[in-house]
Amino acid sequence: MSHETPHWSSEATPSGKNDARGLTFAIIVARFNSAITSKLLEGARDALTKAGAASIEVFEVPGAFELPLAAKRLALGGGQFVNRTYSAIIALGAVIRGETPHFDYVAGEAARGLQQVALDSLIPVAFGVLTTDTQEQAAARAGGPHGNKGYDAAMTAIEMARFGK
Ligand code: INI
Repeated sequence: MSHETPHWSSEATPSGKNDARGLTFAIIVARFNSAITSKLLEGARDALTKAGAASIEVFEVPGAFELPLAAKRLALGGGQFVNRTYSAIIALGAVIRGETPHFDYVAGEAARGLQQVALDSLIPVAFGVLTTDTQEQAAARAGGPHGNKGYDAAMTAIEMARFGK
């Protein structure tokens, strides 16, 4: 798999910063633009599986705007998630400007909210949300010529789960 600007040391394999053995992951994926987000999910699963993740749980939300609340519930671990702990959370979505006049609100709040969850909970939350002008640009980054942003987000989640540990 090729990546335009890889910001990790190598392809997913259980070694060094990319070693996901013993780590548990939650992936939250938005259904909005599901043709794109399903590809991001494939990429994220691929990276985590190749890196040897101990467990991968997948949760759906309606759109990118809902990702932060779902991440917070998973990070806090109450209710239905009471006995679950995650080494890192990966949030996947696709916000496409051409389709919405409120692009900036949806994309901005998803980014801001996800970062807030990570900083408040100290659980890494990887930002695998595409923010593009067109459907074509999104497709190019979801398993197309520009790689797969879901894969990239999963690699970042592995590294940050290990950071300082
Ligand atoms: N949600 C997305 O994930 N991507 C989009 O491009 C999008 N657009 O175009 O509006 C979108 N909207 C829905 C939003 O995320 C919420 O689900 C909705 O506003 C209800 O809270």
